[in-house]
This record gives sequence, C-alpha cells and structure tokens, in this order.
Amino acid sequence: MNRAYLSIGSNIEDRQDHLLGAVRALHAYESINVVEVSSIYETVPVGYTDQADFLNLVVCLETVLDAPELLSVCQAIENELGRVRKVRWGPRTVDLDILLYNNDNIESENLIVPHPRMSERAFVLIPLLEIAPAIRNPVTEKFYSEEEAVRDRGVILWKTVDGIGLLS
Ligand code: GSY
Repeated sequence: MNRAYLSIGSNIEDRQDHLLGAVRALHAYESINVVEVSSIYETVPVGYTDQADFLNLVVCLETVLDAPELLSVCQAIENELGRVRKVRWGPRTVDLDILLYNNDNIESENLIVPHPRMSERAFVLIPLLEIAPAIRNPVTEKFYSEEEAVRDRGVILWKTVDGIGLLS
C-alpha cells in the first residue's frame, strides 16, 4: 500500500466547505483511504499576495493508485468542486497538491514529488508537522521541522475538526 501526503487549500467562500468537500471526495474513492486530517489553518497568501486569506490543511492517505493516477484524482476533484483560477497564482475554490508519495523522488513533466516548494511554505509544513512531526524530506533526509519556514507567523490555527469522524 502506498502512503501519500496532500496539501489542500481554498480562498473562495465557503472555504471550509471546499476543504472538507475535497477530503470527503478523496475518501469516496474505493482506491483511497484517508487516514489522517490535520486541523484547519488560516494562512496569508503566498506568491500572489493581493487576494483573500486561505484555509489550508494536510491529509495523509493510503492508496493502491500510483502517483500519476493520484494526480488525476486530485485534478478531477478540483474540477468537480468547480475550481476557479483566473490568475495563475490567484484565488481558487480548491487546490490539491501532492506533497509526498512514499519516499519517492518523482520528476516527470506533470508531477514533481516531493513538492518542489513545500520546504518554503509554512501553510504546508505547519499542518504537515501536526500529523507527522518526525517526517523528513526523502531526498535530502532533512527533517521538515528544521526548515526556516516553520517559524513563519502567517499561519494560525483556525479550527480543529474531527477529520476522520466526518468521513464515517
Ligand atoms: O499552492 C496552493 C495554492 N496557494 C496557496 C495556498 O494554498 N495557501 C496560501 N497561504 N498561499 C497560497 N498560494 C498559493 S498559489
């Protein structure tokens, strides 16, 4: 069985509905079992900053899908939930990014894993470390908890949800 970590973000209302809708949609696949869901964090936008604050969370899932198949599922869910993205780095209904897939190092045209920018993104690392405190970058073997971005102040705990409970 493969284990993957995904980051999910939304900055178009209803942000919580979009996040939890994406978690439910993942779990609804027979080939995917969501095993951990972090709290929800409110986060200042990174990249294109002239947009609303995001809600972000991270999930851990087990799956028989390979990484490209999992990417297709993520894209299907983004489309189902009606992702709106007029500006490249701008507002979006929901965004699902594969952060880690087992300890694999994948560099294909459509998918890079570990996610190439995750070490610089507090909105990814803080929820990730909540559910996997001792996790390391499988390529560099550096602990994500040692990354400078973890000290970023633009990420605040917004709500703790029983993420697994909402799936039953
Ligand atoms: O890469 C995911 C979309 N995204 C986000 C996000 O989810 N949260 C925050 N805080 N900033 C972001 N910038 C982009 S692009």
